[in-house]
Amino acid sequence: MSDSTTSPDASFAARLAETAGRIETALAALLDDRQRDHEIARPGRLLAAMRHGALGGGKRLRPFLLIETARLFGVAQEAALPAAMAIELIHCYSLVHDDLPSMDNDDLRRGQPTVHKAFDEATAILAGDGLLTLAFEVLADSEAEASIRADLVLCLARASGLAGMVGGQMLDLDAEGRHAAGTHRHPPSAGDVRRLQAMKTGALLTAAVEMGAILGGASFGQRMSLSTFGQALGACFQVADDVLDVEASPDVMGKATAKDADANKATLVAALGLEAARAERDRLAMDAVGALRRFGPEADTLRAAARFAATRTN
Ligand code: GRG
Repeated sequence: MSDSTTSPDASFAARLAETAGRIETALAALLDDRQRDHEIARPGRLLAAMRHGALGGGKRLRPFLLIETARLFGVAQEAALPAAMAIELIHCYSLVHDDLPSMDNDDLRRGQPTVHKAFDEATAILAGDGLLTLAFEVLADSEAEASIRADLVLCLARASGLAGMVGGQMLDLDAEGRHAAGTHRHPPSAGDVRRLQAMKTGALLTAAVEMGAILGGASFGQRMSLSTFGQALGACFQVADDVLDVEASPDVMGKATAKDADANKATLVAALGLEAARAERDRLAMDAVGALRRFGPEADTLRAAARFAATRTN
């Protein structure tokens, strides 16, 4: 069958949407206003801001990758759900903080006012902090075996922090020339951009597949292959974002576009030009698929995810 309703990429989109619905429901339950036994209170304004940052949109690609990787090893979606929620909570926190006036100063995210616009800046900072810490609470409180939980916490913490996403964000600000005393030379080379993007965006996407591999008890070799897949997919996803900033409309993206050049952002489009950035995006998607060669058809959804990272429109 070759009609569009049954093509691998159409069934990928349906599967991604289905998992997104499942994640939305699970996060909504986690962030409901019912005070838990161990809690003194759930401050209403903070909870509302956390819900605004975490619910009502987003592709939920990181939890999807985690769940699909765990599925390779026979792990049921239900068992992967706490880790999937945890990685999405980290991602949502990073978006809330990334949008702040002192960072990217964005008014629109996922087609809605950003958290500091809907609430205020201090509340948005606290909402990000709340989502970040809740991620680790969810992981630590899950029913996975203790050594698996510890591995998951380690993997997520490393990917999110100093030498991962937060570090990459720092290098990004540095490359924009924000700090007079910044150590970055200008303009950043393509290598500089690739490194900061591997940290800012790639580390968390790689952690998604690594956490799925941890849950599944993958062998060292399997985990290495999946990690290589995640790194290529993460880089592909970010170059695609750089290209979309030039090519896509704000309506489709649900956020402002055409901002990178004005903001002096370190992107591969700036470092290499649009054509070469597109070529790198497509090559990275092929590299990601190539990294899965040891797996059979059970990894076809991950292969489709790599193609999605390159061809996505938002
Ligand atoms: C502020 C600590 C801190 C980190 C910020 C994630 C991040 C680091 C910055 C975001 C900048 C950005 C727009 C990068 C492009 C890649 C990216 C992460 C896009 C947003 O992720 P999607 O497309 O978003 O998965 P949805 O809304 O679908 O969840």
